[in-house]
Amino acid sequence: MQIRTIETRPYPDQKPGTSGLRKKVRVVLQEHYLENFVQSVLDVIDDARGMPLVLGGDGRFHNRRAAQTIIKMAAANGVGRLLVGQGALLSTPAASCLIRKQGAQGGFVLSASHNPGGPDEDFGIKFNAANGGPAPENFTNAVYARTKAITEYRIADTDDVDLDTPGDWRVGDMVVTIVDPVADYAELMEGLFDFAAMTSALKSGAISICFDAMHAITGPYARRILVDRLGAAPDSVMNATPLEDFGGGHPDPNLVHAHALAERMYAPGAPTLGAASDGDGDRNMIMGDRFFVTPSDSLAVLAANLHLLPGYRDGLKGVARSMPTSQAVDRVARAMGIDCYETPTGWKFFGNLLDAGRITLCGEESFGTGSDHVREKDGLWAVLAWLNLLTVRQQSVADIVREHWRAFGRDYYSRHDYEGMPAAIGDGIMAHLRGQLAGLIGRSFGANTVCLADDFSYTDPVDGSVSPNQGIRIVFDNGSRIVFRLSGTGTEGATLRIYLERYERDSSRHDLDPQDALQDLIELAEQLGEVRQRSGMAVPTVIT
Ligand code: VG1
Ligand code: CO
Repeated sequence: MQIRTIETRPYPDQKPGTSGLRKKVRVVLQEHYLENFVQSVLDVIDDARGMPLVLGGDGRFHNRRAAQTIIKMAAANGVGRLLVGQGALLSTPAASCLIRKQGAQGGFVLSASHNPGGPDEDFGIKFNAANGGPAPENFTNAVYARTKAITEYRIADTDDVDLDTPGDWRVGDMVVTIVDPVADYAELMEGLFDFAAMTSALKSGAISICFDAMHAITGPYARRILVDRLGAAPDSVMNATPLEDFGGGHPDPNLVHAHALAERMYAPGAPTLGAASDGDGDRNMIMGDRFFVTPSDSLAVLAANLHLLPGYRDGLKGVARSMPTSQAVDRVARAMGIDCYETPTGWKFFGNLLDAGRITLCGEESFGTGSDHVREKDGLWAVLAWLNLLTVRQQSVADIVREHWRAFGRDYYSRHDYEGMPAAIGDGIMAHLRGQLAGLIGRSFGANTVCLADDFSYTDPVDGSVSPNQGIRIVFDNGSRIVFRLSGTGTEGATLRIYLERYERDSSRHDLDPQDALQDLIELAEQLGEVRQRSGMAVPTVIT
């Protein structure tokens, strides 16, 4: 095998965001663009030579081509063994599972997650570390520094590998093993949940499920686990075939983008449980018969109930949520006498807490939930947790959540996204907000008096690393909050996210429309941020 060293020049824009490097496909297709980034990662994990690496992706446009390039570059860079999901497919949580199970040094996941796919849409690449989790900031910063100085990369001059046939293949000195992308993950799930109880509930019809894979990676996983293994009806999994462009849709599981599922769940005769996952399988949306569970509530309900499920019988060590996620889970943690950590947005910040055994469960408002079984958020895991919970509690999804609100109070919650505004406008709004912070403390706006206003900075309690500027939070003494942040996953302009939250203890007031319950905070956010005036956008592009 001949190894070629190719001269290249740095691209200035290869800084990984909230979750890896995400770019328009046309950007990734520029000469040496992907190669530069991959070489930079391989340079930073230099000491990994000889250790296995994992490779897979969500099946979007350019997935297979990019996988072939990475295989040849890994071979040329002295990687001893590469485990590749069949068809170059692996969901993000399955990649995490595989890295951990095989003792790999890490892995590449080709995905832009919930962003759309296709020749005119997005591609992404992220690197996960040996613990199976997203590489921490010191690693991604080192990769970014490397991309700015790169002068050459190495690639093997060989034929493409057959990605579709399981088994071992040689590429020079490297062994490429094509593995079943579902098997290890399915086995892990079987160890955590009561498959027998779920099977009998589904087979007897006591519980029914509808899962929307959104033409993304979870189709094969959901079919294998829900239909083949647990006996759910074959039509329980919709949009189950992964497509390169996700059928033209946005593989983002929320009421806007998973509208076919939402319609089914609001129609007469809806299944007991409705669920969806995103492009790379790490997000989840949970619904009941005519009922939507906000991700923040889902996290809180799971915190309160997880000990009822086999893999969690010993209880929770602690919990964590990203800063903008509602405080519902905090109330559960207080009642249970366990720690609750508040981290910046992005799963990488949970890694140290999970590794140190400080938390068992964590989640984000952006439809992400997971536990210490892997180091990524895990869409199907959350769906199985809810399914198992339904068999144990023998109540509807709505009844479980309403009962939770009666016990703990309800945190009305909503996120308003203003997508694709010019970057300078987004920065301007954030700067304008930052300028007001000092003067806000102690001020009252109607029933809301500001008790804290800052730009969130996080000090990791395990390694002491500090991550500043993680979002502006304005907290009121009645527990309400408004949070502003700029997205770190978009590929065009800036996306401003406004997170709104209000606590309601009184159970006679638990059935309001969240947009009504949050009206005063929505107006206040506009007053402080001047979003409409500055962006010219009259309404948010997405409300979740
Ligand atoms: C968004 C979410 C964040 C999530 C990230 C990756 O980031 O807000 O909670 O961790 O996406 O999710 P941002 O920076 O755009 O707000 V995934 O499923 O797209 O990998
Ligand atoms: Co995702």
